[in-house]
Amino acid sequence: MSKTAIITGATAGIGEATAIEFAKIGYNLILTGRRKVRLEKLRSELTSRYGIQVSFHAFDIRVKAEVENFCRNEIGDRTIDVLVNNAGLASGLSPLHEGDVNDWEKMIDTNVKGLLYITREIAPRMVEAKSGHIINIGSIAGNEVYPNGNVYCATKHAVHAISEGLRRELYDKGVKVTNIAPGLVETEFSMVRFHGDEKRAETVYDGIEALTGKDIADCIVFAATRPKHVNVADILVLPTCQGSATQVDRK
Ligand code: NDP
Ligand code: 8X3
Repeated sequence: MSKTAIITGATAGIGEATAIEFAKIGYNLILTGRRKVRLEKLRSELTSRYGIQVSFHAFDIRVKAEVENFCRNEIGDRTIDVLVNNAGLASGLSPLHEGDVNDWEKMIDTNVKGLLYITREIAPRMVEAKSGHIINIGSIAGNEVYPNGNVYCATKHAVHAISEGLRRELYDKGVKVTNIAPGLVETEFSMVRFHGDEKRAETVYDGIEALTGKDIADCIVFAATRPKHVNVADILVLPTCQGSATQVDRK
């Protein structure tokens, strides 16, 4: 029987690429994000090309009531084999003493609280089924802290801690937990971080071959398709030109 994956943040970047890679191997998909038109388009492409079942649900993961409605009413009693907690963002890049509280709230509410809301709903279903896999998209910013990354790094350190905690709580309940920590991936991430400043966003990827959304999707699908007895706990994946969060070889 086909497996089913929920992917949060499937309207762009890593989440969209992950939907495509899961579709290629026959997973049925439940896609989320705020931009309904993009979800509609992706559903129609994936169903016609790969013959899988795809449903989409447009909501803001920061709103607990919307997450609860999605999990309790919209997805019904379908078995969820994989939850990819991918929705997230950086907003701003400035020293904390000059930071914008609205940016902080967006990042904390999405990257930490949103991830917690949906995990709180889906994890009990996996525990009851004694089967399932939670894959959290962290970041190298969850392993290291770089100047001006303060609150974003804090949220990704939180994701790392949540993954570690979940694994310690679920290892004896048949549920796998994976934390994937990418370095620089060229997506809409920098456009969002710099509030739509295209020129500034482009400079992040100037002179480098950054990772693509597909590179991360490949890691996610690799983790999800290991045999039952194998749990890939952690993946740190960087472009070859990146040595650490602050070391990037630009040509
Ligand atoms: P994108 O900006 O391309 O995609 C982000 C996705 O998150 C979109 O689908 C967006 O959907 C969704 N999202 C953001 N806010 C919300 C919200 N409030 N409610 C629902 N969905 C939301 O960025 P990436 O693909 O690069 O980012 C995906 C994840 O990867 C993030 O967690 C990011 O922190 C992480 N990451 C990214 C790296 C990079 O260099 N790009 C490196 C390391 C980690 P919509 O706007 O439609 O709601
Ligand atoms: C995204 C990568 O280096 O901008 O998480 O924090 S970085």
